[in-house]
Amino acid sequence: MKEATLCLLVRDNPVPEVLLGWKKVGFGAGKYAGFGGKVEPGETIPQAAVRELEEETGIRIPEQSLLPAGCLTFLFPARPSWSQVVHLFLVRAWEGQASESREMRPRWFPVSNLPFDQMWQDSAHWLPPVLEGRGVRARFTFESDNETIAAMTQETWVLEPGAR
Ligand code: 6U4
Repeated sequence: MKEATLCLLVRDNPVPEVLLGWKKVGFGAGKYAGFGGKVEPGETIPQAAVRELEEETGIRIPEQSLLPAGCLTFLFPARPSWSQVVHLFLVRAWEGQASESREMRPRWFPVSNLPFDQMWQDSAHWLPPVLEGRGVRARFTFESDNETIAAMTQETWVLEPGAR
């Protein structure tokens, strides 16, 4: 199955917030999501995460700034080419400001007021625990509309201090 990355930039002052991008084109267009994309041949997962974050926001981070937060499997039986394993990272340190790209329009959201009605339905399950500092391993299977969740499993755990 295809592998992809997803980065969540988070900051705490004055209130906890997460940076999401409004996807303008391609897969997931018209939804808010974290930043990431497919792992290309010959690339490691962290290299892909760093590259996609820069392509989509203009922010370049060193790989050490990627805090692994788990793995999400998305299965689209009606559209198998969309099925993917997504490696999730939190990012707490970076320089500069996110800027709009061809693919994404970035916007900060308080973690207490996330735009779930404009996100993938799975986000409501895995994003809140991750933003509370938990790691997640989950699998979501979508209905034939490729939007509604037909089945899911999810486990979460407390991330080590320093990895959150
Ligand atoms: P191309 O076709 O290369 O432009 P792109 O539009 O960049 O692809 P892709 O497939 O490279 O998209 O990456 C998909 C991105 O969407 C990854 O960051 C993972 C993320 N993603 C995939 N399914 C998701 C889902 N159900 N919920 C979610 N994020 C998802 O929150």
